This record gives sequence, C-alpha cells and structure tokens, in this order.
Amino acid sequence: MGNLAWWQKAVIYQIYPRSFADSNGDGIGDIPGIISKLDHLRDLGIDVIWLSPVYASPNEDNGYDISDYMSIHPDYGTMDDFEQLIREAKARGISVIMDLVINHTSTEHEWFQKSRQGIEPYKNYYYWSDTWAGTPNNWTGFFGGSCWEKDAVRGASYLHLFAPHQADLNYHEPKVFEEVERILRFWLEKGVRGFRCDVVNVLYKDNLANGKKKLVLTGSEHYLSLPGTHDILHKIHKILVGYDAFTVGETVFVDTKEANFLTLPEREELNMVFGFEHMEIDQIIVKWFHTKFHWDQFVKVLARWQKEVRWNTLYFENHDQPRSTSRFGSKQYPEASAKLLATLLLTLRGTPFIFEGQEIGMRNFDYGSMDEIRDVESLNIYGLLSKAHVPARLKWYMIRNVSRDNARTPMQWDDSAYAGFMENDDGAARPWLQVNSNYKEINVKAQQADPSSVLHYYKELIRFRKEQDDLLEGDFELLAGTARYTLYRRGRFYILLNHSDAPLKISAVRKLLPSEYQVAFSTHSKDAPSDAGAALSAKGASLAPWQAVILQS
Ligand code: TEU
Ligand code: CA
Repeated sequence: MGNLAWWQKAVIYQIYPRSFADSNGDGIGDIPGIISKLDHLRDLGIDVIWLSPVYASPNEDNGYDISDYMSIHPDYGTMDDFEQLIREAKARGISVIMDLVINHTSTEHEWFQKSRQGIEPYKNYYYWSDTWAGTPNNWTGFFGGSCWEKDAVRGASYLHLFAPHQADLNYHEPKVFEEVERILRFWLEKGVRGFRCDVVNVLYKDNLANGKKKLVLTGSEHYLSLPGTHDILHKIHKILVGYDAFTVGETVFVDTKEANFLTLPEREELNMVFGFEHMEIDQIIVKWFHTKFHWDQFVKVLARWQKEVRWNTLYFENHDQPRSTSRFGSKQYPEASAKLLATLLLTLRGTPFIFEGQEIGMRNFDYGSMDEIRDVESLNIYGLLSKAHVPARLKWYMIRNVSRDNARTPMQWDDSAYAGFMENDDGAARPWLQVNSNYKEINVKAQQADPSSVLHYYKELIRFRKEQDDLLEGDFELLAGTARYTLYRRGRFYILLNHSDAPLKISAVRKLLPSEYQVAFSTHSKDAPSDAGAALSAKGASLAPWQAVILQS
C-alpha cells in the first residue's frame, strides 16, 4: 500500500450542508448539525468530508454564488462553529475539504459592487462589455440562455456562464489570482486539507470573440481546458504543496486524455477530477433530454476511464445529479440495486465519493409539481420551456427525472417528523425543501438496527476495501460487460454484478473465472434473497436479481 497518497486511500463523503442536519429548527441544515452527526460518518468509515459551500452567499444557487469567501453564512453558523467542526472531525480521524468556487462570485460580492462602479483595483475583476471588443457575444450558458446581463450602474454587460447573479471572474487581471491565493491560505491555515474546485477547467477565457454556433454552450472553445487554466491550476498546486492538502476538480466536458493532462503528478496541477462521461449515458446532448439507461454502455465508459486515467474519482451521485438507486437501479429491487451500486463504487480503482444519503439508498424526490422545486437551474429551464410553449406534462416529465433537487431533499435520519432532519417543536418552521415521503422506511436509525441494511453493507465493504491492497492498488481488467451482467478483476479479486431483474447462472461466466475461488463478499437483500458462501461456488449456482459478489482466487 506504500505507493498511494493519503487521499488515494481515503473514502470521501460529500455533505450538502443545507440538507444534512438542522440543529436550531429553522429548517436549514447547519454546521452544529453536521457536528452532531460526525459519529455516523466515523462509524461508516469515512476519512474525508467535502463540504459544499458554507460561505456568505445570497443563496441564489445555494452557496455556489459566494459574496464573501472568508466568512460563514449565518444560516450555517459562525466561524467558531466551523473551527469546532475541524477539531471534532479531526478527533474522529476525519479531514475536511471545502468547495472552492472561483470561476464566478455572487454579484453581491464587494468586488463586483466596486467593479460595477468602476472603482480600482476592482474595475477589471470581471468580464465587462465596455472593456472587451466584440461583446456582448453570442455565447450561451450552462443554465440555458445568454451569458450576458446588463448592469445599469456601469452601463455595460457582464459575462456569466451560470446564473445571472454569478459573474465570471477575469483571470487576465493578475489581482484576481492574488485574491484566490489569500482565500486558499486562509482556509488551509484553519486546517482544511484540500478543495473540491468548482467548474475549474473553465476559469480562463482566451478572448471573447463569437463562438461557433452549437446546440449547447456556444462559445465554449474560448474557455474549455485552455493553457491559461492549466497555468492557474499549477499556481494553486504550488500553494497547496506546503500543506499536504489535495484538490479534486469538477471538470466539464473532459475526456480521459484531458483528465490526465489535469491530474498527472508530474504536471503538478490537480490531484483528481470528476469526469461526466459516465453520467451522460441516459441523456441526449443535454440532461433535459432523458433517454434509456444502458448498463453495458455505463460499464464501458467506466472501464475506459479505469484503463486510461492514472487515478480516478469514483462517484455516482452528488448535489447536481439524481439519486443513483432511482437512476441506475431496478424499480423492483431497489435495496439490492443500492448494494450492487455500492459494490461497484467501492471496488473500482480510484478514490470513492459517497453523497449524503447514498449510504442508506435514498431515492429521487416524490413531488407532484413545480411548487416544491427550489433549484435555480430547474426554475430557469422550466421558464425557458414555458416560453417555448412545451406542454405542461412534458415540462414536468423533463424536470422530474433530472432536477438537481432530487438529491437535495433533507437527509433521512429517523422516522420522526421531517425524518429527524430538524426539530419541530412549535410546528412553525418547515424544512427548506420537502422531505421524501419514504422516510419512514428509508432512514439511518432503522438501518442501524438492521444488520442486512444498505448502511451496514456500505460499512462492511468500506472496511474490507481498506484491508485489501488489491482493491486499492490492484490493476483493473474488464472481463465481461453486457446489458445483464458485469465481471471485472481487481488484482486477485473478481467482481460479478447481476444488474438484471432475472437470476444469473454462474455458469454464464464460468470460463472467465479462475478454476478455484472463494466468495469473499456478497450482497444479501430482502427484496431478492440469494445464496451465499459455499452454495455460490457449487455447480449450477446462480446470483439473485441485482446480487453482487466479490470472488477471491
Ligand atoms: O456545477 C457545474 C456544472 O457543470 C453544472 O452546470 C452541472 O452541469 C449541472 O448542475 C448539472 O445539472 C457546479 C456546481 O456543482 C453546481 O451546483 C453549481 O450550480 C455550478 O457549478 C455553478 O457554480
Ligand atoms: Ca438551522
């Protein structure tokens, strides 16, 4: 195990603070709430938590629109609370990484407020149409529509690749990176061990000429993974070296080659990246055009990244994606599906990321209408669809399947009111986003009491993974990847997944397995009873629907 860095051996857990645990009954998750749940994470075997933004923000995009990088949003608590979180986590062997959102700031940030008035040194901190020839241009943004917003104060427009209140920072102005350096050091000095870097491969825009007209993201050739961005990442790397901290970049539209450019150790940029290719199997061009999910295509993409990228992130969920059990699993066997997905996540080569609630198999929201939706992206797209006179039924279908709010419903801790996410003494406050009504069946407390639960399975498999060098460092080889089943090898382990609603005869893959093997690990699910141990090695044995096994040669 000697060759891996600490963050390569880690299992990372993403917390979306607004939805995790509310300590003071205002309906909004907060830092004291997180502290109160640290034992759950320690018991699960988590080494690092990634906190989605907790900075000061008007919350147009739930904190991804920062108005002060060096303070904590009062919704979430105080700087003292944050420092206590670092200490309490450390006491449990857990490190904390922050979300670093430096492509854009909120338009409420002081820099923007001064920039729009032309006050130095902030005047050129953003991309303004009065300083760039040919602007506003024809670029289109990530949340749909134009990337330019008129500002009456300056009498010019500014660039925003995301929502209109998220103004893009101009890295041609050297002072902007000086600010970033101050921010990095500020949090590193507080004991933060790294950063998840938001949309970090679009930081640098080479020029603001019109882009080639495209169905999505017209203009992206002017900012996707350009040399100017690689330079910025190298500077960030230099700052972090002294702290034994790491970075994971959220990188859009990268292939395996670009993923390596961004992460090969000798290039001294990022440590790892989140690619999107495996998350795009069930969409046509944009996620709003939903199509059938195919396991063989999914595994093919994962296997290619395993082969071609030196060190991967492993993730099936985050705050922007629907729940994996609902999305990739079986309607008939959801519990078994959740465990099969856990097996895949924790036996591939790379650093696994678990999103809050994934460890209990939380599902997509069950809302009936737009009234419950809070996400700025969903609201924007809904508005555009309405303008285009898309029929109501179709609009709702598009939003329901892929809305980011699917993953953002409050964490389900127990079967009390609001799933134990918040205390509800006077009945006045409500969670900021509605709880999924399945919380009586799916919650942490019930699963803690049930040794056959999804939660226990995660716990056991995380422990097993950490003990097995072959699962950490072993090579990867895809042996079979069909619509019904997948078989791959990691070192001396063979992982067999039956991702179908029918049983799978082991004889189907017998010739791909070693002549002798033992069952090292197996899922058992109430919704699909299965054979275990010796019975599985017997001639004629079969896997139950959605059963996953780890065989050892
Ligand atoms: O997401 C960037 C990004 O690529 C998203 O537009 C993503 O494609 C979309 O959410 C999928 O539905 C990051 C953050 O993760 C997201 O929460 C922020 O809204 C966005 O950046 C802007 O900061
Ligand atoms: Ca609160």
